[in-house]
Amino acid sequence: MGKVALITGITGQDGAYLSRLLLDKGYTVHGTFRRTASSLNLWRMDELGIRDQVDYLPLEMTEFANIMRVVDRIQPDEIYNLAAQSFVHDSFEQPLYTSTVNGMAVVYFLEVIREQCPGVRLYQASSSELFGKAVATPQTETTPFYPRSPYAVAKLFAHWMVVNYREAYGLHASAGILFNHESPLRGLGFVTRKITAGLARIRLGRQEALELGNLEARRDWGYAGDFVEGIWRMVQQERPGDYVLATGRTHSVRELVTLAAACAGFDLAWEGDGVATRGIDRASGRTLVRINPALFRPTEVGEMTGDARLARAILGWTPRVTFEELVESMVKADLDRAGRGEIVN
Ligand code: NAP
Ligand code: G4F
Repeated sequence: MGKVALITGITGQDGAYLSRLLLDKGYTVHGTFRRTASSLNLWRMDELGIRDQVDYLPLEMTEFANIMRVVDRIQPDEIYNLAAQSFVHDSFEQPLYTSTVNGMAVVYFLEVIREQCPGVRLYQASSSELFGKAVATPQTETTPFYPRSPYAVAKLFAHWMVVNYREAYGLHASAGILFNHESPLRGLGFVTRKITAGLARIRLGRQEALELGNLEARRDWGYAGDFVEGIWRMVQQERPGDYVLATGRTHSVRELVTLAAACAGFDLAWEGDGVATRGIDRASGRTLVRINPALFRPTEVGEMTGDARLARAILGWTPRVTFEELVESMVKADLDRAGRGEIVN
């Protein structure tokens, strides 16, 4: 019989790609969502054509007993904890909520596993944000952490809890220190998709311009479909552990916009400095990109470049999709959506 997986955060980007991967491998997939709206938004599952193949359960991460009952009911072989308040910028405004969902809730899961089902395998979604004001580049599993946002501090708490429960109680709990991974299913609040959806709307005359924050921020951006394969491989190891997943290539937000603009048929020229910077369409002279200082963060992370050699050696994992292919696929998907009048989020 196939394995049973419980995925928290099924409505998110990674929840969708991981569901598809596990279904392809013959798993029974149960996915949890939170009741924030009157109806469940499954647009990502629809895009992947798997909406009806997953069992959906309501779960609020801040409710310990809710987690206990869901785990008891499903009796999973593997739990993938993807649910989180995942917007770094918002975490500065919502530090308490972020700490509860991204930090404490992970201890709820660990306690439930310890007490109810110590044989269950757990994957915890850690993040390259743990490296924050990085003390070395590229970052590996042994690079010291220096979190720079309430999001990252909460994720760091959860990360060390996973390590501690593994060492103290022998739980099969692994943490993936994942660098940014994107896709056409990325939420509109993240900079990649904000850019690709915005440019698609501008191209089709549905938006005037794009407002961005720090253009010089640099990230190691990969493809989410590749990264969920690495997540699954971590959980299949005989011994649990922590792994960096990254492409090893870093680009600035400015480079991302220039490339995405070209994919959308714009030849972008940059003018001005700092908050006066503007991205101009060379053909029409129109301003397509301007800076909104409100989008800067109180503290930024340093240059994020991951070294995933351990994942390659132990898990046999390597990312396949390049940055250029990723951006092109996202722009194309958003142009198609904008053409149909349906930018989904
Ligand atoms: P995402 O698209 O933002 O999905 C987050 C999921 O968490 C959504 O399903 C969301 O539900 C759910 N959630 C949020 N608060 C919740 C709560 N209080 N109770 C229950 N569910 C809640 O994020 P993602 O990109 O798939 O990322 C998955 C995980 O990996 C997250 O933990 C993220 O922090 C981490 N991570 C992501 C990246 C990346 O680059 N994508 C890199 C490193 C780590 P709604 O749909 O209702 O909002
Ligand atoms: O796309 P972002 O919001 O992603 P960020 O902060 O790197 O976080 C994402 O990746 C993490 C992995 O390292 C995850 F843990 C986390 O859950 C999330 O998935 O911002 C990327 C960069 C930042 O430096 C930001 O300052 O883009 C810069 N940026 C510039 N203008 C902007 C904007 N970010 C957003 N969201 N919106 C802007 O207008």
